[in-house]
Amino acid sequence: MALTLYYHPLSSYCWKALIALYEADIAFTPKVVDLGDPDSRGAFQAVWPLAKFPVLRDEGRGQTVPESTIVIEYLAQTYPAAAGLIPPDPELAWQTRLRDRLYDNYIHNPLQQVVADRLRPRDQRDPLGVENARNLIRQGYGVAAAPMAAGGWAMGERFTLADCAALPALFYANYAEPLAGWPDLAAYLERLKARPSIARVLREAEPFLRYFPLKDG
Ligand SMILES: N[C@@H](CCC(=O)N[C@@H](CS)C(=O)NCC(=O)O)C(=O)O
Repeated sequence: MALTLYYHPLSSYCWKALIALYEADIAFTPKVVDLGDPDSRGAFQAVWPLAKFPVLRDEGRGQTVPESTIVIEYLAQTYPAAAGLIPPDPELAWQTRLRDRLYDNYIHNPLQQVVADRLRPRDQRDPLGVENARNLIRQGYGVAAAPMAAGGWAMGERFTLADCAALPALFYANYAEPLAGWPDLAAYLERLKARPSIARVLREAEPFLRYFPLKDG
């Protein structure tokens, strides 16, 4: 099966898909998209009109798979090496998906809002929207921190979709809302960073991290 991943090494949601691919050691062709370049954007839009990455293209099966969670679901369904990213037990499966949704919707997406606001001209910023987003991140931290007091991964012993979602959410949100008040979550982030699949993603992103707008506060 010939897989192509449309992505950018700085993109947080692309990290989520990359972690799953590296975790399962699945071969793919990386295709960096430069959304600021009209040709690159146009070519990407021909693959996925919404032009949001990551997008996985599976030529062998003739499938285009957008949305980071769905990319991981697709890999888990299609590649035995990735199957464990969604636990086979149906109860654990829905709990894994719930944690994935919590990280995306209540930490990662509001963080994107804070970043997007920072990129706007000062006179077009939305301080109330940013404050609401920061509140949501703090509430998200509270919910995400509760199960992490026991250590381990988001679902316990097994590394899953939920951990793929947790890393980019926590890594980047930590710049906007430091994790200092949530020691269990901060310790979990350190465990995530040490995982080989994630260390590889972070190493590859390193040259681009200086472009992250909240890097220096
Ligand atoms: N829900 C989507 C979110 C994807 C997303 O927001 N990707 C960002 C990069 S992290 C993007 O494509 N941004 C480009 C843009 O909005 O123009 C997913 O899970 O894949």
